[in-house]
Amino acid sequence: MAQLAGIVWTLLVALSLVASQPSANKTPVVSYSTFSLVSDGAANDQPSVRALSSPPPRPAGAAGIHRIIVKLKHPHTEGLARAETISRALQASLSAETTVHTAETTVHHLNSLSMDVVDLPLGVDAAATCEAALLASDEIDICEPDAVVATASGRRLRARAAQEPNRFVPDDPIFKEQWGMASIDMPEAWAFLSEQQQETASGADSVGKGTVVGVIDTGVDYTHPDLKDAMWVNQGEIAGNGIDDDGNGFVDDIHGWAWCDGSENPHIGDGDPMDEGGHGTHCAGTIAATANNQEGIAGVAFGRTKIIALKFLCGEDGRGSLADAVHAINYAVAMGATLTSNSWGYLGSTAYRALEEAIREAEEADMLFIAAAGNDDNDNDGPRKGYPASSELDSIISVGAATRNGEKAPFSNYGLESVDVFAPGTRIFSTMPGGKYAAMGGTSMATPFVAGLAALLWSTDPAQSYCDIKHRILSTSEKMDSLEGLCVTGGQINALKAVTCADCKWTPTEEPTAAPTEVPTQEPTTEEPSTP
Ligand SMILES: [Ca+2]
Ligand SMILES: [Ca+2]
Ligand SMILES: [Ca+2]
Repeated sequence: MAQLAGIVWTLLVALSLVASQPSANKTPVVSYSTFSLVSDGAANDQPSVRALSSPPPRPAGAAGIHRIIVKLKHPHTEGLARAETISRALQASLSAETTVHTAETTVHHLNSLSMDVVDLPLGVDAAATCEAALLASDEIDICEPDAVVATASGRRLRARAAQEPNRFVPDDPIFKEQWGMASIDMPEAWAFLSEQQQETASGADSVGKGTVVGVIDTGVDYTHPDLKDAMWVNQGEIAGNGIDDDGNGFVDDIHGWAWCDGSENPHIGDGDPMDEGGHGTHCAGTIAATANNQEGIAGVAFGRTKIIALKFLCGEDGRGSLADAVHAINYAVAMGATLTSNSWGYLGSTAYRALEEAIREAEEADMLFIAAAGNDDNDNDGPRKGYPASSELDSIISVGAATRNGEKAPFSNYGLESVDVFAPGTRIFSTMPGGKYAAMGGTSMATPFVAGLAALLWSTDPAQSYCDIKHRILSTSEKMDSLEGLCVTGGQINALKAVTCADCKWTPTEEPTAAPTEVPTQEPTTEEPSTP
């Protein structure tokens, strides 16, 4: 192994880095930028709409209502004028109540009744908003909290709720910049899992614990306010006493290990995987940043997974050795990680056996190896491939980067056989060292979305095998014309479908070793969460 230590790997570069924090403290409370006219079936459904517009009394503590129904005294038939009038009327009441909510507000028009349904930012009290709006504006005729999510009676209302899944929109100020979350239906998936957890008798204790993601990268700023609570802690180790208390061969390894320190000198490693470059901290944030803490961003598997910081890339250009990558994988296996997230690699014509052996060992421990496809705009089916993503091991999920428009990012590698699926990978906001946040792009940024989703799925049922999880993620991906032919699934991951799919259990159809890459053949049978 030692002779391999000098092999230098290229970090998949971040394409753009925005140092400044986004406008977290923007003053406007309501934005109508997503104004849209909705004319779904329910709009003409008189009984349903009637129930909506004259809701039963609010149950105590109905804090989950974030929609109001508004009717103007002089209804404007033109949508934009109507939205502006409503915006003006609500602005005063919302401002009076709070000045911190910046989430976008959406207005849906109920055509047949000249009414509008307004989605309020999470945390804004719907009843209080209406009371204030009616006082503040003489243009509003009716303003009432929506009752759809508050009532459990009536089949019609249930059916409607099933058509429009609940969303959980966390209060983190940069969340509105995290377009990737909406793109994979993360708010809907969170809402579904939250409901599921509450309905499971022992849910609070048994669901959402125990998954651990090894982030093999430049380290992690484990003191970051949005990550400190998401860090794995080695319970058998006492910090700073110079003793390997748990006898795993690593002294004072509390949050992971660092195999490099950025110097040219041979480094034996230490228990301080603090991140200087930022790349690993950024990846960790997308996976597990604490959500709904009014700080920064939200991670895909927040509250349900922990991060082990496995630092093997160092220096300004983020380089590391093959041997250290193998060490990091071995450490993750030894400490019981659920999976590893690997936003690194190289473009080459051959795979390294040592690395494949390490991944195979992780596979035997039922771990997934989520890997970035690479940023060379390269066809990984060709003679040169992005490794280790393109290694032929069942437990690897190779991830390409998609743009906000659902297209392949210009830099992203692709491959009908060698890249499994795409995930958001341009202008991704996440955590940076020193309590900061920044946007970066790359298949490096797409990979943690998949790693986070895998951790989330595992948290709902830890008994699942890596094949179960991989099949669930790939078979529920959202097919897109723009991605067809560019990866195995022809699409992008979809968290809502992945958590709700009732009929995408993996069934071995061949000898486990026969197929290097699993081709999903099933369409999910349902896209909606079941209603209790
Ligand atoms: Ca130890
Ligand atoms: Ca110790
Ligand atoms: Ca947060």
